[in-house]
Amino acid sequence: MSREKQAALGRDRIGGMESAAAGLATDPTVAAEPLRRDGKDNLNGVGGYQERQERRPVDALTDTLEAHRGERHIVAIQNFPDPDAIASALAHQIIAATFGITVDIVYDGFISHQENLALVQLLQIELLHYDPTIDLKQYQGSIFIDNQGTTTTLTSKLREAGVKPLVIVDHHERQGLIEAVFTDIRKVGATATIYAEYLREAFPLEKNNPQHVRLATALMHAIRTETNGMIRARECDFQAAGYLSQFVDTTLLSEILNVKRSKRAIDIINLALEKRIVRDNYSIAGVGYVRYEDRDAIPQAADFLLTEENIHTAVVYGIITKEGEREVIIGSLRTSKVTLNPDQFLKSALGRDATGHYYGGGKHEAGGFEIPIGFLSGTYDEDFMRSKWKIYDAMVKRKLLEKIGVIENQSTSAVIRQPSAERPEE
Ligand SMILES: [Mn+2]
Repeated sequence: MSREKQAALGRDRIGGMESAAAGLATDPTVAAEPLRRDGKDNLNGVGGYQERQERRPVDALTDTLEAHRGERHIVAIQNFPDPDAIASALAHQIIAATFGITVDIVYDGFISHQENLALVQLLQIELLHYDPTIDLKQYQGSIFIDNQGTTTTLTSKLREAGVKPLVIVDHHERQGLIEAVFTDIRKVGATATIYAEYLREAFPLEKNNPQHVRLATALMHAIRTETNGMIRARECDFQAAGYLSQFVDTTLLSEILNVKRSKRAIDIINLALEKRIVRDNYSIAGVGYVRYEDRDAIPQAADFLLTEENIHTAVVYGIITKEGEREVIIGSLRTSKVTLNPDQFLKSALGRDATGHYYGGGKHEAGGFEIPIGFLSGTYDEDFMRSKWKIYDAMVKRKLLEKIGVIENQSTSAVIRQPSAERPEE
């Protein structure tokens, strides 16, 4: 970036911050204390952005939100929202409010994990479940948090409604599906880490503000779950957690963490254990038909299979069924193998659909895939259902085993004969 541009952007920033301060002042508990800048009195101002020399992402975010003051935005989170998406969306909502921006957090799927339901309820987070009566045209911009438009079916609906992507904040591999005015994609443990940094640097939290305490608790929970209880956390994740720890309500946090697994999640984990095949330290399990509401049991099962000794990578998948909806194979990959990149692994194992979109993708140590069943969708007699599962199970397994290198790619044309060809074995 040129010096001139930096100077110009620096000037904009001051305006942005004054406005941000004015916005925060609507909360009487915050009004008394002026905003601290540059994180000087927070966490030594570490973060790699040389003070006043390099523009920080939060400055660009501030400018973007300032330019859209007073608007109504939609945060699109993935169809099956996880703590990282929920907490980060809440952070965005609170930051945007300081610019007079109203933000609705919307998902077009299901919250099925017990822990996530507890998070939403205990922290009083308002999430809207998408239904066609919601007029998307009311939004002047769309925000994608903890996703880049590939894991939410709101992307195409928003595009059709003419809502322009304004912000993308994510920590997954770059997907390139949509472009936004402000994009911050970083390889960190959680999207919550990025939002904690924004808060620390430009929108400091207050201990005596209950809303801030709930937000910090949600973000801390997100960082913990995304980093497997900080085991996979990197320096920036620890920094974020360190900052948040000053505000966290530990009682609330343990209430969220102590939620038990549902009986059906346990059943699916059990089934994954029973069906798993182990090859070269990979554990692969197809669990058959899974109800839509129980979809979150699949990643939980993959997490569980990864705890077996000598297993470095686990993949669990099943066919998700929902009345009146198209069926789809959903799979989750978990790995502790440092040299295995889940995004590359799934993309190259499963390939792309007819429109060129990959069936799968991922981030550091985790990935997922979705394969539509298409023409074979639908619940019919038992025989049909069994055959359908058998075929898809065999296909997914074959692709994964080929990728691992356990079996050769032996596509054979022997069974597809020309009408005139001889059939010696018959
Ligand atoms: Mn995440």
